[in-house]
Amino acid sequence: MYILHHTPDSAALIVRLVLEELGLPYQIAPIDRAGGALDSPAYRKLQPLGKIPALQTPDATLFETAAILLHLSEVTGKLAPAPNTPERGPFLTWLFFTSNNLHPVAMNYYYPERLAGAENAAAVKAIAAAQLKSLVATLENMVALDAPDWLSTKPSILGYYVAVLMRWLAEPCPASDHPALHKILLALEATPAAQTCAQAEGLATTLFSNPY
Ligand SMILES: N[C@@H](CCC(=O)N[C@@H](CS)C(=O)NCC(=O)O)C(=O)O
Repeated sequence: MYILHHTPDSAALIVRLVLEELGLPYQIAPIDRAGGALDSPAYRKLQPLGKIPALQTPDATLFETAAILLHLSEVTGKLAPAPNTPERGPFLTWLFFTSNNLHPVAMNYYYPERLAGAENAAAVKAIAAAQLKSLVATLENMVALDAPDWLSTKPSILGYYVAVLMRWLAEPCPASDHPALHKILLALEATPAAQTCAQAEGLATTLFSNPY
């Protein structure tokens, strides 16, 4: 049994989508974020930075979204190209692109005051929006040119990761401006896994392509 430490519509949603897609048994452990649970010693033991998500597995507690997704893919042999296949390297490149660029800049966009104080929040948000537009355009171009199997209308760990980020970034980077990604979002939000998560977290049925 997996235990997913979770708040709705956070990065824990990405892990939940993958657990659902893989049909793995899991329990949700709600995090009382407003009550300061992210700073509690008990949660910091699971996730030392006080970020969401953390996943307790039968063997260890994991954090960092990309690491959790890769682990779930590896233990099941699903939702990513297998090691030692030609697709694995490019897949890892774009997984880390997403984890190291798109995800943190999305956080800067949502929490601009954390970088340079409330007085500079508008400027930081504008810079983050410009960076996000460039990053999403880079991803869109790669998908349109390369048509990779591991970021396509077929479920994959990277597909669900990108889909949730595109949900959050609907304002600076509307999905409809990115036809190759839009097609993927439409297909992934139609999966039983996505609809189960949408219902559980109170999200629109068009949770990726038209979230709000
Ligand atoms: N690098 C981490 C980032 C996780 C992260 O930023 N999570 C956000 C939710 S999407 C969070 O914990 N926000 C709460 C906060 O920063 O106070 C990962 O990939 O898991």
